[in-house]
Amino acid sequence: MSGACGSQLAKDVNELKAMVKAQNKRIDKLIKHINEGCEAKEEVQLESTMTGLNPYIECLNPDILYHLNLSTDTTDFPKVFGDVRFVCLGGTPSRMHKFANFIMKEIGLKMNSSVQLKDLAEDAHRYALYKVGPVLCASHGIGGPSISIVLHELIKLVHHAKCQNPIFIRMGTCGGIGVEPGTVVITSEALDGQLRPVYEVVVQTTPELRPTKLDADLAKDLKSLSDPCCDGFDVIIGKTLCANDFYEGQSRLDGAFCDYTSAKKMEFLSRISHAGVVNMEMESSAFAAITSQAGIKAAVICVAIINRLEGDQISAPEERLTEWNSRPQILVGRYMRKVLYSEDCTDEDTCDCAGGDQTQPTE
Ligand code: R2B
Repeated sequence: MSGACGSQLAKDVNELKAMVKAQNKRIDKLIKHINEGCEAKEEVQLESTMTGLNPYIECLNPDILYHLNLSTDTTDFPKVFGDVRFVCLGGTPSRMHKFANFIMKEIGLKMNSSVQLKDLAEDAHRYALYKVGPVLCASHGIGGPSISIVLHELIKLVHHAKCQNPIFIRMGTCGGIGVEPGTVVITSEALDGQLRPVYEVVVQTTPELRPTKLDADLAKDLKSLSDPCCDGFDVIIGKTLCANDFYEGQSRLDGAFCDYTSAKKMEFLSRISHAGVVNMEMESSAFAAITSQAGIKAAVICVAIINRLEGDQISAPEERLTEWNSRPQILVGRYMRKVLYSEDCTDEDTCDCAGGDQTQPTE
């Protein structure tokens, strides 16, 4: 066994120990709770931790989250969603279904094998929404307008539910700029098509520029959970260009229209690379601006499925794309375990919950 993988094994053992310790503590707490009864405890009234929200929300009775098929008059939000700690978003419903099942195992939850996770937003026919314990998993579609709608409704969801400082993470695919396909890229700064660190929203004909701030510590934490030797992939942090289009917006030569030359395309890619851009995708600006407006700690973590300096068309085989897609999910799973299990450690515990195992999301 190589030294690197030996230390990985030690990490895994430590993590397992921490997990067992945390589970035992939970069982002790439950037994205590059963013995003492619930009456003795005074209910703490929690408030929403969202900031800067629309004041009209409080007048909405009910508030209908149309695209998620949820309403405050038919769902008791604090009861159903009050425990949500993480809101994870990804492009497609199937990817998020797979992620929801993966994360269930990762955080140690079990479901009867004959039961399927329920898509809570199924009847709205737009986005998928799964709840796995403290984790909400939602699909967001393609582009700023699509992710913006689901974010408005998810933020109102966690607000009505009075969730305490939920962390939002977008996981996705991207084109790398001088980056090896399969590399995981965590966004330091989301730039728009004009390389501005803003998301433009036109309100009543007036363009408003909203800052695209992401949490630098969260980005570093996610990166720190990777182990390039054992994982077999690299993780980098860098700037992301968020385009409003997949073809001309990302200077591709393979769209239905193209008014520039191949040389101009390469000049553009080289220019953005010199400006520190390491990848391109289509949702980071809206995601960063909207989450930061609500005071939410957030990160964008994508896997590069092509190096745009080498081509435009995505030609990797399906199995490879599937494996690449799982990479951001693996790191997010480790992060959740770290947050959830290290919280259960007290000072006298020696916890190393940060390790990573080789578990992968499966189909
Ligand atoms: C990456 O992939 C999608 C386009 O194919 C888009 O959602 C994005 O950002």
